[in-house]
Amino acid sequence: MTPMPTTLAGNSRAANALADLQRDGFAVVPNWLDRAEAEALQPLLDTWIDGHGDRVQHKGDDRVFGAEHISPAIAAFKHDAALEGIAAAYMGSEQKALFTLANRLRATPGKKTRSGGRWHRDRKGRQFKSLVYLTDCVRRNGAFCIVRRSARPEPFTDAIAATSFAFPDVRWDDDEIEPFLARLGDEVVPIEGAAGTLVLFDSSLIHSGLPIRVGHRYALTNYYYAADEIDLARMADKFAPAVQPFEMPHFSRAA
Ligand SMILES: O=C(O)CCC(=O)C(=O)O
Ligand SMILES: [Fe+2]
Repeated sequence: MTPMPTTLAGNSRAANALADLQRDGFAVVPNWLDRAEAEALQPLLDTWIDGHGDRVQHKGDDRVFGAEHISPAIAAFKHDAALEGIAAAYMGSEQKALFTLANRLRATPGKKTRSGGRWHRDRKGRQFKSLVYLTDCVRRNGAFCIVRRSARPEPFTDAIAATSFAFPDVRWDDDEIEPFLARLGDEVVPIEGAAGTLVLFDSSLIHSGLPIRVGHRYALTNYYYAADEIDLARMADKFAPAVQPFEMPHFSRAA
């Protein structure tokens, strides 16, 4: 096992979260942010999103790439040393957040809106992400949902065979994945939590935001990379529009 980095020594919440992440592919930490601090970001995001439509991506939800530039509290989440320490330990190399995404989901009658789209893996290889809810979040208002230990097929051999599920794929329509999920029971984990709850996950596991049926959901997500993965031109193209052009994070060692 990778040794615990110095940023986690003495931080038992972070050390426990790393252990959960290594075992299950995700970890949940309530009260990572104070409720008041998390909830205070909602009106700030509303004002920003509604005043800067040209720098917000509208894909069902409203997505602000580079939200660290609109609030010091969001910048602090982006640069959180404990999260960088967990990321490094899990990934086996130094990791920095290139940007923080803030997103706002609102239930719209007759429309299936969810954060991040259909059930998917972000990619096939291990990838660390950290997400924090800024509003109380339950299933009906779009909770993040993940299939425990779904990086590899071994725990799911029977369900895969019984439903002919295309497990190695990276994205599925609901009707393709639902028979498989229906066989899994509590391996499919909807993550409900109060405003301020942190969710760490390996985005190569099968996951989705659940479709929002009522109310709203606000969240922040840090996008971590190793130094040699960051191609600023490609990232600018992929995550657009952004609040400001992305800049290379400060890594302690050259790639
Ligand atoms: O915000 C969510 O609930 C999930 C979004 C997602 O798919 C991701 O961050 O990779
Ligand atoms: Fe995703």
